[in-house]
Amino acid sequence: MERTYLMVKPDGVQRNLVGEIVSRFENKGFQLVGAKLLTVTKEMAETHYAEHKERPFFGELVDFITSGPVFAMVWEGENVINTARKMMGATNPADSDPGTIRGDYAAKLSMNVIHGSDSPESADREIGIFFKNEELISYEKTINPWV
Ligand code: RTP
Ligand code: MG
Repeated sequence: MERTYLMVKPDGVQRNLVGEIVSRFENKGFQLVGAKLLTVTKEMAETHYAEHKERPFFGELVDFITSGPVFAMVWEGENVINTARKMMGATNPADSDPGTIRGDYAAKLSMNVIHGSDSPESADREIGIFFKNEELISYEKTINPWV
């Protein structure tokens, strides 16, 4: 089953959005297989955002994501990578539709509440940065076979 790495960024944690964001993915029918609150180190941030290393905003990106606790999650489900990106909305909150997480809660590009992997390769890589294998739990839902 496909997995993705989602992370409530420091702004989302400070604004008490963790529960709301977890609810959206639970209600959609995806399954949480790992989660933790942590403070991202500079090394982890630079690895996570390596694709943006040459961009002018790289320093700010690393400073922001290490500025306070984040809520790191791994979610599982059919097409979870692309569907989660749709549920998050466009990167720039100026373009994200109402009804999406960024459309409903974010106003600034630099503080857009949530991160989500953009491909299966990114998901594998990012899950490996933030979680050990033994922290991820595969399990059958016993009470709700409908989603
Ligand atoms: P994310 O990685 O956070 O899920 O967001 P994304 O894929 O939608 O966007 P990406 O292109 O990977 O950019 C990563 C984060 O960098 C910030 N950003 N700032 N100043 C700028 O021009 C700029 N462009 C991107 C955003 O916070 C974005 O989420
Ligand atoms: Mg990205």
